[in-house]
Amino acid sequence: MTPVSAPTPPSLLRAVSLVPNLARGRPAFQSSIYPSPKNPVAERAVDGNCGGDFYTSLCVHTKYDYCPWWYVDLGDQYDISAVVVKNREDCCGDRLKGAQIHVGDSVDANGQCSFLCGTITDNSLGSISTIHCNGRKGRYVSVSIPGRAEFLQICEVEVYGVKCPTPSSDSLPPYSFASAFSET
Ligand SMILES: [Ca+2]
Repeated sequence: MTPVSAPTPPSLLRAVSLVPNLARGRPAFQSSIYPSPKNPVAERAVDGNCGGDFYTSLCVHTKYDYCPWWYVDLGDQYDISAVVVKNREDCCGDRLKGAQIHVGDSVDANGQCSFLCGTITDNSLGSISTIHCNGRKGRYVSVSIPGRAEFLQICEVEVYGVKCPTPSSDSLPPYSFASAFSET
């Protein structure tokens, strides 16, 4: 009998795999695209493929840019609880060293002026880094490497959070022109 292996969880962050990954399939952008037949464009980091092999899993890969960056547009403002970043695992894990995660409502300086949630410190091959943003509000989540020229390589980014509440008409006191001008 052939042993059946357990299915691979579809999420990097297994504990919250039932919570929607806000970044999945959202528009993403990066400082440049490394010239490769693999076409390592920004969307590779939000395609739901959490594999770390550049040649089979199709990760993000920029050129050797000074302060390379990548960001995703979540489409709306969220209270961001955590950002999970999967590093390349077949080579060159140290390239992600010192990468910063920013969250905010602006893409000024490609998101690098926004709130800094944290810095990736585990640059081992295939590392999965969870950066906690503690409910910081933002529409854009960026990964960037400050202060040096580098190839930015990311195989997947997952973003978890909840929708920011908006004022509801149900919460306002009852009001109508008729009631405002009626005589008692
Ligand atoms: Ca991917």
